[in-house]
Amino acid sequence: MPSDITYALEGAIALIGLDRPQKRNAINDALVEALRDAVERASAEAKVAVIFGHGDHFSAGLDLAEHAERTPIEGIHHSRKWHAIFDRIERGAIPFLSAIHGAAVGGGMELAAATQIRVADEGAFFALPEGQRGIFVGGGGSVRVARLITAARMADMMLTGRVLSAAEGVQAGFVQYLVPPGEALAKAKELAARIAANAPLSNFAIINALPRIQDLSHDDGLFFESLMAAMTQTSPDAQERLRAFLEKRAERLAVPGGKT
Ligand code: 1HE
Repeated sequence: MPSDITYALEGAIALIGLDRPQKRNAINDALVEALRDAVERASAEAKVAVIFGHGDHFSAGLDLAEHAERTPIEGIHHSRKWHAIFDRIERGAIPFLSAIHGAAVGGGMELAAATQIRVADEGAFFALPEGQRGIFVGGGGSVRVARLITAARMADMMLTGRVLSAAEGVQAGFVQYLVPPGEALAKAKELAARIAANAPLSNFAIINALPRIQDLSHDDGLFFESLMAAMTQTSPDAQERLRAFLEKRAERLAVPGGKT
């Protein structure tokens, strides 16, 4: 069956490619369902996954041709479907990275916001033209993008159509790694390899506990943190890794200017 998603497993890393370049990887129902299947497959067989776009762009967001036909209730179900898949990316079984080049617009930016790490090349750009299109974000952007870049910046982008360059994406707190043109996927894979070497339980705690703790009060957050800390540190994996450090078998931190 033809799919708008490519999937490959390279060792412990799943590579999920948005593959509808003739429509700038605009996300229609078929693509979002194929993405869901790829995310589930990666969650079952990989330690980490990278999402990237084929062609000249990451994604032009919601498929506007398909969206124009929806009734209000269909619109709600459509948005909730995106929410379920993007939540599986953000708070699921394994960490996800996005490797961004070209446009990450509307729903494309929302998809990138669901991944834990965003790597962008210098030609990437970000926009939320929902105001111009007469719609609102529906892929979790008002929760995730607003938290990453602040609601004020997001409102500016939605109201005025402001486009952020990749460098502005870094300043705004959206992009964590900025790389030369064409190098986003390679950098994301390099980071993914490091993540895959972590203890799986730590990775799980990082992607699941950290975002939830942000929703808790100070006191509840600290309590939740203690539970996660105790659970991870008593795992056999942690005990072996702590021993490796004490016995000087562990890889050293890449301290700037320090010995490695
Ligand atoms: C599309 C879409 C799309 C391109 N839905 N068909 N997203 C947007 O408002 C962004 C709309 N797209 C663009 O602004 C531009 O396409 C790009 C800046 C991303 C790329 O420009 P360019 O010059 O490379 O491509 P193009 O010539 O504009 O588009 C090529 C084709 O892709 C063309 O179709 P064709 O049949 O005429 O060749 C476009 O119609 C098609 N195309 N983007 C459908 N988005 C869960 S809620 C989320 C809300 C949103 O995401 S709102 C933001 C929607």
